[in-house]
Amino acid sequence: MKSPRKLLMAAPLLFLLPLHALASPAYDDQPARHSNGHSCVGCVLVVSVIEQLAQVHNSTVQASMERLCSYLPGKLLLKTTCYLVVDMFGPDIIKLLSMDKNADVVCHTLKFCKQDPGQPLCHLYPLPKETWKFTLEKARQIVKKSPTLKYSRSDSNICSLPFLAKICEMIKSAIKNSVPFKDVDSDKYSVFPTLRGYHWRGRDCNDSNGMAYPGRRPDNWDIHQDSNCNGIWGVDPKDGIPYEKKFCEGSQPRGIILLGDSAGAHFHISPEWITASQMSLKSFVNLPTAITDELNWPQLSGITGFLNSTSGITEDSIYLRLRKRNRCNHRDYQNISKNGASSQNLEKFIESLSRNQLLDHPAIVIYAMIGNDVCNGKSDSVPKMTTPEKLYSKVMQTLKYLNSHLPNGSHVILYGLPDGTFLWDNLHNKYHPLGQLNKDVTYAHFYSFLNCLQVSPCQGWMSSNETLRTLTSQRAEQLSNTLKKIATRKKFTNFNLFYMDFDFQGIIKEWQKRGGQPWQLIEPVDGFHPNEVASLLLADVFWKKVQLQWPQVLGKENPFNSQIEKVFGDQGGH
Ligand SMILES: *[C@@H]1O[C@H](CO)[C@@H](O)[C@H](O)[C@H]1NC(C)=O
Ligand SMILES: *[C@@H]1O[C@H](CO)[C@@H](O)[C@H](O)[C@H]1NC(C)=O
Ligand SMILES: *[C@@H]1O[C@H](CO)[C@@H](O)[C@H](O)[C@H]1NC(C)=O
Ligand SMILES: *[C@@H]1O[C@H](CO)[C@@H](O)[C@H](O)[C@H]1NC(C)=O
Ligand SMILES: *[C@@H]1O[C@H](CO)[C@@H](O)[C@H](O)[C@H]1NC(C)=O
Ligand SMILES: CC(=O)N[C@H]1CO[C@H](CO)[C@@H](O)[C@@H]1O
Repeated sequence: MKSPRKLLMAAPLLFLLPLHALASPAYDDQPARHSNGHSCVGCVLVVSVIEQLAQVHNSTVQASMERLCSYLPGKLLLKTTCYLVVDMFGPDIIKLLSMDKNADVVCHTLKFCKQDPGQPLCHLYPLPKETWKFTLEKARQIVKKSPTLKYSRSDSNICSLPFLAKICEMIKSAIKNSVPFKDVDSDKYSVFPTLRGYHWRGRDCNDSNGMAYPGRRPDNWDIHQDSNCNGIWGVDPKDGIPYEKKFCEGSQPRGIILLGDSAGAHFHISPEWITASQMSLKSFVNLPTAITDELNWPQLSGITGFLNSTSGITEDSIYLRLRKRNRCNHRDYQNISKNGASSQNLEKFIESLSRNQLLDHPAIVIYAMIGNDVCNGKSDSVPKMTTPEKLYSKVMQTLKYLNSHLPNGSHVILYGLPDGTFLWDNLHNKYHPLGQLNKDVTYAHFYSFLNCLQVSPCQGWMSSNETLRTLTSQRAEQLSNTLKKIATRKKFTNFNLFYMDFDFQGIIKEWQKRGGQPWQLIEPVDGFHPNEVASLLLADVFWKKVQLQWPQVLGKENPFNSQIEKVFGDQGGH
């Protein structure tokens, strides 16, 4: 299991940057056949950016590498690492790019990409006119003449290079010392945003008091302190009634908890990080935050987001709507989601859900494992998919767990799986951000590159093979039906159970009504995840459906909302 700290250690190493991400299976038990797949994608990406920066600014390769490093922030040693990597590989990259070798050739020459015997040749750009063997031979000659390539990289773990091992150590200790890092396991709420802090669940309002946290029933009506962190406490001097009692009693407060995957956590790689034509000093300011959030942006997600959208869309997250409905719900959100999560591995991290049956308010739990049960990067993708039987047994196990942890009166909503064929249908002939400058890489090329390396987040849908796409959709539908069946037939004592379709087609229609195009709803860099707009549109559909069909899930509108706002303002922010 990838701990955040392990990710942190690896992430600043440029070559690994986009990677654990693209290959979302965080719980991958079987070693990929192409052990160097991630290094290969990382190398091709970085070398492409260097090449394109040189093209955009009509500069030398040397200048373009320096430009890239100068754009990176100093935090987490990103800039330092960049200069060191340039120092190490720069001379070879310069030689090769100056001789018009493309990123594929550079990365094969530098052995970040390898063609294993009996395996196909994996490349992102069109192949050179000469035969591959000849091209590579020539490229190797160019590099051989230089004594700069000191280390052979048969190993894809860049941290094992003697040169970089030291940096990895430095980064590890820098993170340990610089970050007010709380042991998230012993106390699940935090005053720190990233590293699974309040970007992920409501901010702790009293770090020194383990019994004060979002979501609990107030202790003694919060006369002396805000035990549930909703910003409402103290006594009204006019009548001596505690505010929490006056404003929240009988208002049926409730929290929102997401059990999700990378889509739920809002996985996002900024296109500015890889688009040479738009790159500037501003492009990477958010990179350190993103890295320490495992490249997720839960604070902007459709379910637990609490920040204003960056995309200009005005729809609110489910959490913000619940808060608007009842200000007593302030800060009561938890994003228990993980890249690569599926019905099969949820048990490995569901304990991080925090709810006390006796002390806390009920919760709305959204179970949204929307892809990884049918998505994997294996070349024989279908046999690796979760079967309806396996899904049934794991979901029942999860529900039993929830029944023994959720306060009575909670609600659980099982989200179905989407039909991912819209990915290929809408993207395959569009240019990937890396291909926009020279009109040479479409999503079809990008998908096939990832598939070839067996690091695709979803071979089944991100594939030119229509049979495979159809099979994947069929399995997704079977799994959705299984969830629906569970929701209609099973009863639990502490929560009501519902099922909702994952209606991507619905939000595509809504988006088109507003004049948008379907492809604008997909993350441009990975070509897979729903983006922020999609996430918020989905939240909108979700909210409206629940309001219509099961209004009891959302609770009543609190008539004291405006008074709460008057007395407590923003209630302490998030
Ligand atoms: C690019 O730079 C070279 C050498 O500095 C110069 O000769 C050429 O005219 C420049 N091209 C453009 C399009 O600016
Ligand atoms: C935090 O909790 C401690 C221990 O219960 C208490 O003494 C203190 O007043 C609390 N601080 C705030 C700001 O509520
Ligand atoms: C979000 O937008 C609203 C309305 O535009 C504004 O009043 C509010 O201050 C913004 N909130 C944040 C956290 O930026
Ligand atoms: C849960 O609450 C319902 C009413 O909301 C009540 O009928 C039921 O007995 C409660 N169950 C338990 C186990 O307390
Ligand atoms: C397409 O996928 C199906 C199902 O995995 C497989 O049986 C078939 O061989 C694939 N076709 C091609 C051309 O790869
Ligand atoms: C603070 C916090 O929310 N931590 C947990 C969030 O969920 C993940 C798993 O999804 C746990 O690993 C964190 O400990």
